[in-house]
Amino acid sequence: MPNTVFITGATAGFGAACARRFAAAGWNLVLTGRRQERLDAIKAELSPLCAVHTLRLDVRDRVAVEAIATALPEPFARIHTLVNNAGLAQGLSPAQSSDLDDWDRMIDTNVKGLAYCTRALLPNLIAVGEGTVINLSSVAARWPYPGGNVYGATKAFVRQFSYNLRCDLAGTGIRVTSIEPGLAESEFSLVRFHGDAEKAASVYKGTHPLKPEDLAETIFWVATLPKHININSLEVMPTSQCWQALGITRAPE
Ligand code: NDP
Ligand code: 8X3
Repeated sequence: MPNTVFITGATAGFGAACARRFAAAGWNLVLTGRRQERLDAIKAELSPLCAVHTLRLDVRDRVAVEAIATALPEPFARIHTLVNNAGLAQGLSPAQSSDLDDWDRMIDTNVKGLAYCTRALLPNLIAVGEGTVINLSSVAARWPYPGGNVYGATKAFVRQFSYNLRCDLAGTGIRVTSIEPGLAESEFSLVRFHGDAEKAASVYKGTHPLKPEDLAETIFWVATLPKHININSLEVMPTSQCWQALGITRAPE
């Protein structure tokens, strides 16, 4: 019987690319997100390749998330791999002028939503007895940048939560991986800049960024490694991205 992968945020970007990658290998898919029309479209696209179950789900809705595990029909309830991908950045302002609503949305989605989904689905993974929780963190978890304030902190949570989860899941056969991508072109910047397409496009102009398919290939590789191998964390940048020297503020003479 094919394995089942549960993907949060499968309506765009990395999540949709993962759905296509796992579908190409014949896995059963549970695809979630808030946009129903996107869920319908990807189900129609991938159903010829594999079994697809879609679920309109806002990961911030704790009650709805808690209900999913028991509501999944067979064979979709037998979750082998959970890709905790739903997430977002909102704004790029310095902390002192950031919008608190942006901060709430990032914390509620990237931290609380990811924790809710993990807690709700762990019993399903443990019942299968093998598989992987793959959490989408970011290079921003470890490398600070101006305006990355709360976004980077939410992704540092994801990275540390992944490591702690590994400890709790020792002996269950479930692996945990923190994936930490750098610059990747998707709807990410459009969402970060609240729909400003010009500003979003300028982020990637001339950069040759990662593509969602690059991350999907990486995630599929992590999920299909031999059972005795656990990738703890994996940082992936485009070749065009690199660190710069630490900044120094100079006082006027
Ligand atoms: P996209 O904006 O292209 O896709 C984000 C996905 O998350 C969409 O499917 C969206 O679906 C879903 N989503 C957002 N909020 C919620 C919510 N409350 N409930 C359910 N689903 C939600 O972004 P990416 O594919 O680029 O990002 C995927 C993940 O990777 C994120 O966690 C992001 O932080 C991380 N990441 C991205 C990088 C990049 O440069 N692109 C780099 C490093 C990490 P819908 O709107 O339909 O709900
Ligand atoms: C997204 C990558 O560098 O915009 O997580 O924070 S970055």
